[in-house]
Amino acid sequence: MTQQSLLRSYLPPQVLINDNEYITLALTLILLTLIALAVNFSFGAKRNSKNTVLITGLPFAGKTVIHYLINYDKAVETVTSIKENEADVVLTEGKPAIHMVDIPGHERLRFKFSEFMPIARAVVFVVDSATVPRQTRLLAEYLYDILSNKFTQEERIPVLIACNKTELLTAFRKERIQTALEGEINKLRQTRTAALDTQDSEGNENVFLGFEGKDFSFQDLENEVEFLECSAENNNIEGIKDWIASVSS
Ligand SMILES: Nc1nc2c(ncn2[C@@H]2O[C@H](COP(=O)(O)OP(=O)(O)O)[C@@H](O)[C@H]2O)c(=O)[nH]1
Ligand SMILES: [Mg+2]
Repeated sequence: MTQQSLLRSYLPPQVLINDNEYITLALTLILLTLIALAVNFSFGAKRNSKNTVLITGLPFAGKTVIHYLINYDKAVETVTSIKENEADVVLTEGKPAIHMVDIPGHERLRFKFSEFMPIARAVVFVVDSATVPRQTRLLAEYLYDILSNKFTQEERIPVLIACNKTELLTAFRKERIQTALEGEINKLRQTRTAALDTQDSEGNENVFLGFEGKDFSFQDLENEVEFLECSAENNNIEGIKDWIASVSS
C-alpha cells in the first residue's frame, strides 16, 4: 500500500481529496507532529534541569557540614568558603541524582545564590539556632532576598528553614525562630517596598511579601516555607534529606 492510499484509508469515504490536497494534508500532519515533539522536548528538558538544591544561610550556620553529610555521609572540618561547593547525590534509589550547591554565606558573596535560582528546584536556608536573637535582622534580610526573588515567586520554589545546632542548650526552638523572623520581615517590608516597582542591582524585583494590611506570616506566601530542627553535630539531618527528596520527586 502506498503512503497516499494509506492516508486515504484513514479518511471517511465521503472525503475525496486530490493529490495536491493530499500533500498539503500530509505536510500539515508532519509539521504538527514536529511541533508537538519540540514542545514536549523543551518542557522535559526544563523539568530535568531543575534538579538543583541550594544550601544557603549566614556564615557559621553549618551549611558546609550539612552539605558534606548529605553528599559524602561524613563530617568535615570546614573553612570559611569563598567558592560554592557542588556535588551530585542520589537520595532515593532509582531516582535521578540531585545537584546540591553550598553557597558561601559571606555578605560579599551571598548574591551568588541568585545566579543559581533559574535552575533551583528548592532552597535550604540553614540557621544557627543559638545565635538567632543576635542575627535576626541579617537573617531576615537574606531570607527576604530569597523569598522575593523572581524565580521563587514565579515558580513557587519551596524553602526549608533548617534550624541547626539544636543540641546546644542555648538553641532556640523553631517556633521561636519563626516568630522572630516573621516580626523582622514585617518591619523590613516597610522599607523594602518604599522602592516598590523598581529593581535592585541584581535585577531582583522588589515585591511585597504577604498581604498588605496584615502582619507578615510565612503561611501567606504562595511557595511552601517549612521549618525543621536539626543538628549536623549529632548527624541528625534526616529531616533535611527527606524534605529534599520529597520536593524533588
Ligand atoms: N554545635 C554545633 N556546631 C555545628 C553544627 N553544625 C555545624 N557546626 C559547626 O559550626 C561551624 C560552622 O560550620 P560550617 O559548616 O563551616 O558553616 P557555614 O559557614 O554555614 O558553611 C563549624 O565549626 C561546625 O563544626 C551543629 O549542629 N552543632
Ligand atoms: Mg561554608
